[in-house]
Amino acid sequence: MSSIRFFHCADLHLDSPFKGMSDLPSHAFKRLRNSTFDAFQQLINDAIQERPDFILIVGDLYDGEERSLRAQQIFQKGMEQLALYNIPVIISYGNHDHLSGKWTRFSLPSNVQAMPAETKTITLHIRGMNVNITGFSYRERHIPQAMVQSYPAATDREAIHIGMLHGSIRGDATHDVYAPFTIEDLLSKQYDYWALGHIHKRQILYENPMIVYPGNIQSRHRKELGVKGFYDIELSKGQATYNFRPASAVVFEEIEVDCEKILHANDLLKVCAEAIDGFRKEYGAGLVWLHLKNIDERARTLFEDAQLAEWVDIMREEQENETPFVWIQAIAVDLSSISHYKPTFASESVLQAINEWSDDEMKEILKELYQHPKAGRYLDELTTEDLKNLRFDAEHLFKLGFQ
Ligand SMILES: [Mn+2]
Repeated sequence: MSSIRFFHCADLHLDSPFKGMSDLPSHAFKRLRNSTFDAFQQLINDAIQERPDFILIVGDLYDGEERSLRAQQIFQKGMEQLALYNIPVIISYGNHDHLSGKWTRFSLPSNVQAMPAETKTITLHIRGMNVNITGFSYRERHIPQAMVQSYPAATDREAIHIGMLHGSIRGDATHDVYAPFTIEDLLSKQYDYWALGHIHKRQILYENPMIVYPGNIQSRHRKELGVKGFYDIELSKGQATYNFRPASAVVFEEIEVDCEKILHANDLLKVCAEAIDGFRKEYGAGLVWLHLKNIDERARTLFEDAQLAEWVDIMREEQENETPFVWIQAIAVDLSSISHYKPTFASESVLQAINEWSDDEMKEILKELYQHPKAGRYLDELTTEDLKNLRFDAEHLFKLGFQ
């Protein structure tokens, strides 16, 4: 049986403002500010070159519910480029660009079809095969219902069935406002492919049939590290192959710098500069967090006498004229290799208590911050991984206190 080929992307977040990053030099900030558009253009260019049968965009095309004019204009142009090559595009809107927002309307070319708020199946005819694509758009920002229940089970055994779903796996109640689903829910529909969106980390939740989050196409903050992009999928009944295509224009990454045997400031600057050059050669423009590890006991004074902020300034200045830009967002110094911690009965019982904090207890403590009317909106949902990291940091800080 012949196969079909499509691009699966999600979470374009066009025109993300990159708040809190405006201390970059203006040329670099401009490039960062344009990165969601550049990543989108990469997707369009790849499509023109590769000519997939169609493209799926699974929610959060726009970063804001007001869908900025600029974002819409650029999206419109991209869709028109695809129209010239007769590439159909199926889109669904997510929690960021839900249908209750207010925006100035552009009319999209006829190769683009958008899912309505009610679950709908759109059928494409590709080389004599029917491809049934089912999905919906967010009517409002929060969709607590398990929308997957409104998807029809596959009955036509000759056709290919694809589900588009912007949402999250059913977890604890506070996160269940984004069309929650379970893997079993999805499998029960007997579809050939599940094109997910919403979670910005690329991941394959299931192999046969494939259940896939492609992640976003451009990192937007510290928690979204690495090269971003989308999937190029070849699918026939019972078989799928996938190929990741990078799209991100500015790569966000943590760089570990091994500081073993470093004793002097100039040596430290040299290893950091080498690490950044290596990054630049591999990824091009970037935003990086330097993580200094394996610090020698004798090098400890490097961080006592010079403030970390001063180190950052010096390193930024060194990088100033290099292109493409790599901006050092922050430096973290891991002093665990020279910790003087010696376990005692009292200290171990504190560490044990930290370890036993439950997720709910931690959320209760952090509630004031997360529910703060001003601060809260800049914070993302706390994941289990975040809580794990917080516990880890707490232990680490506690041990460092023993000098
Ligand atoms: Mn999103």
